[in-house]
Amino acid sequence: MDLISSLGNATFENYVGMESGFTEMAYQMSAHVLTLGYAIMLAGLLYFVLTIKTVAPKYRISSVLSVVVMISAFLLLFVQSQNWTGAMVYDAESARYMLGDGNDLFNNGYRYLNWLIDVPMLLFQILFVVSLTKSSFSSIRNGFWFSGTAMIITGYIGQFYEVTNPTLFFVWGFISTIFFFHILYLMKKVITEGKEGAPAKAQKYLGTIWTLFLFSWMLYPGAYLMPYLFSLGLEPALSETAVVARHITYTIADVSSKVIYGILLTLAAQEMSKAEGYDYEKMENAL
Ligand code: RET
Repeated sequence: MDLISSLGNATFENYVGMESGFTEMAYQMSAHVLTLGYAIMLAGLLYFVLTIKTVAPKYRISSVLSVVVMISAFLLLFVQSQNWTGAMVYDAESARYMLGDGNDLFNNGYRYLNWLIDVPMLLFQILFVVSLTKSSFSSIRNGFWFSGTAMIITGYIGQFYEVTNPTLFFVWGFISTIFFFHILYLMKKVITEGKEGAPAKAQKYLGTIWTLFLFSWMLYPGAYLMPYLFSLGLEPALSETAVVARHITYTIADVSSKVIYGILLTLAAQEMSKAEGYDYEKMENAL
């Protein structure tokens, strides 16, 4: 069968599912890592609710934004996990999981649309913890919002072409990267200004947040490129290892950029609160 004409703009996971299918290990590792992803979001949700009063009231919006991110990511990752197990069906004859006939195809597009909510929330969040010394709050916020949205929409269009049209895939990916660099530039500025005047411990957390931010946000373009990282050529690799690698990369990226980032912001806000006389450790009725 001509794969391209039957699968069209479907992502490469479906091509692998139709051509060779997945071994037990590749299929289950994918299913497990997707499940781990949404389970962690639920645990994170509890953390952000339970720690909200450990920071002074003016920092609490940051926890509220983490709660919004946890709920939306939990729902999305749950759907993503169902999408995987629904799309691939066990075939006893070949002892492999193949792309099912008549089921939904697998698609990462849900993730991109979820980022439309989560990316602006995560970017705004830090603005409620740090105090900017030079830049204006509203211009940074608008820059975050504009470039965040543009980065995602252009990437969303590009990912449809990952198998059928590598040129369009790379062109859209490149445009998206320009917006990504703008976000990195703004975030560096926010963190540098935020460190000025912050207590020493909070400065340390802000430094860690910058490293974590760089590492975790870079994983998303890595996941976008995955079929090409495995082929190192201009054709996508239809390899099950690349499929598993993409699921794992997304999960590490999601846990780091949403949960660990939110925890570090809470820790930084706790230090700032203490410096301003709000010390939850010394309060009798703090919680
Ligand atoms: C895309 C397309 C290819 C080029 C680049 C991309 C960047 C994506 C990023 C996504 C971050 C998502 C987050 C979600 C949290 O919920 C769109 C994959 C640069 C950086 C942090």
